[in-house]
Amino acid sequence: MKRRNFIKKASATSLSLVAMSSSFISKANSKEDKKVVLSNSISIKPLVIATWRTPVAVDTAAALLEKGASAIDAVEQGCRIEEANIKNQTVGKGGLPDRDGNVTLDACIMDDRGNYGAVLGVKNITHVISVARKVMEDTPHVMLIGDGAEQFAVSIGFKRENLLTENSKKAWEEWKVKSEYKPIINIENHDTIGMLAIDKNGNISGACTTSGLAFKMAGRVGDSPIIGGGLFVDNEIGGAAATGLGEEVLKTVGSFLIVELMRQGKSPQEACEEAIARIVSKPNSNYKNFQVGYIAVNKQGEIGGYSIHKHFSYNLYKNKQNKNIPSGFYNKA
Ligand code: SD4
Repeated sequence: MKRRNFIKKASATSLSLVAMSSSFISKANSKEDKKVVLSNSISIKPLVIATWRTPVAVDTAAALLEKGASAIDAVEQGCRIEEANIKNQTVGKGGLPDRDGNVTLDACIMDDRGNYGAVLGVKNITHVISVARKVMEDTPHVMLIGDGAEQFAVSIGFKRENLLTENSKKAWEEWKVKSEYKPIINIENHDTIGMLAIDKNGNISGACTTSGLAFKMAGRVGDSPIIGGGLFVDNEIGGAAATGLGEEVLKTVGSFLIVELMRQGKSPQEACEEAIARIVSKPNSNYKNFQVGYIAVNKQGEIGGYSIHKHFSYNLYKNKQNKNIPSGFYNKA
């Protein structure tokens, strides 16, 4: 049977199983019966999950989904909230600059048809997630970088703005005194937003936007705008997003890995844990000095979240409630 037909057939069967009594479901034990438990969560639509404490962004996306918007519209609009939030110094306007004092932004987006668009190292434009979407939808390309991305944005109506706020400038001037570059767990490089959503039709999309690591080398790009790194979505399986030290995420192709592990049957939680295990179990891994956190969702609306260290959390909108949930973590020391 063709895979798509098989999946269609399987979900029709699982929908009818949802109607079964909950007492039967709670007694489920065998492999077959576990599938029933899984399918029971199909009714959890719409759903939004996003990295860190991002209640307003998640509410914005959820409100759109509740009105029937598509997942791609929801994740774009949700991410724009953090891009405009100047208190968030890791995303959009107000982001911490690179070593030369330039704020450069990275973003990417993926829709439910497997399309992808990204911009890398963009100056002077706040809503890079929307520029990434335009790259995806209105150009024959998937990635634009630097000046080219900025020119493209301006050519389609985005306004140039100064992204360096007084607060971020002050932080940079303080940093310049010592110019010491060391990523600090959970503090300096915190709050990149990666967001995944399932709309009322059950379609999944995702988005990720960041100013990258604070005081990075000019030209440095992390995982956030790279397909399979900061974000990956396969509408037949699920999606995943990353935050933390992008170099480590990229070296393990973290988000793609999580989606592939889910394809092989792991739950989103198991898949996130395995992706963290790949990082910490490398020979000579210095994981004690950096943070990586993952979120994931599968087609059934099950979610997962896991990080190397304590204090990573995610906001989850499910069953009409938006909650911040601390993730499990690897380093219990
Ligand atoms: C990066 N992953 O550029 C991003 C940073 C991040 O919260 O996630 N900050 O490496």
